Amino acid sequence: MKANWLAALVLGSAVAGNAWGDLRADVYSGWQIDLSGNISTVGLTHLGTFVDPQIDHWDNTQGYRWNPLGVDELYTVTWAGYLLVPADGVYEFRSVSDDGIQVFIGDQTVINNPGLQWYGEGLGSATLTAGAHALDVRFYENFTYDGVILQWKPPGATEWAIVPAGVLVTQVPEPGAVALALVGLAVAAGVSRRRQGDA
Ligand SMILES: [Ca+2]
Ligand SMILES: [Ca+2]
Repeated sequence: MKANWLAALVLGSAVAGNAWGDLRADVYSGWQIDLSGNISTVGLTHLGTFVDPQIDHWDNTQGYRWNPLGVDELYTVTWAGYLLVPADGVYEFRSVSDDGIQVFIGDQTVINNPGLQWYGEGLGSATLTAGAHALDVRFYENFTYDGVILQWKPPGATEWAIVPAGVLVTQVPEPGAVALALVGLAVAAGVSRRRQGDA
């Protein structure tokens, strides 16, 4: 009983997305691809930061033109933090972006789609252990339309979903806190499955 109460509490925190701070996003003027083929902010002017619960910026109510910190064109946004992985397994990732994007988890390049594009799709997967993994997402806009989303399919999932705020954090939580959060996420997954089963 106590464990359930605790899991619900942690789950509430995780869903709120602020248990250990949401992802930190940094905005830079301009964009570039370095000699290794990677989106790079070296030498770019840093314009500012904002807190981002999840990467979900494809907004047709704005005419598919995202303006982070009010910057319309010729910019780079990077997200730095940690992905809280609820269980060991193969995780699939999908991006839709305009323009280029790269996603690194730990030392793995999971999505590598850095070219100029009109809402292109990036796909990749990573074999991950339960726990916190460093996340590095780089995105840039050249001109006109812009936006970016990052989705995943955890093991067993059949549909793409935006990587939820509850598993994206800026700071590495204490190991005990990670364990509690993972219990909460597992409870949430069980509830979700039961709801689907009821339908
Ligand atoms: Ca824009
Ligand atoms: Ca564009």
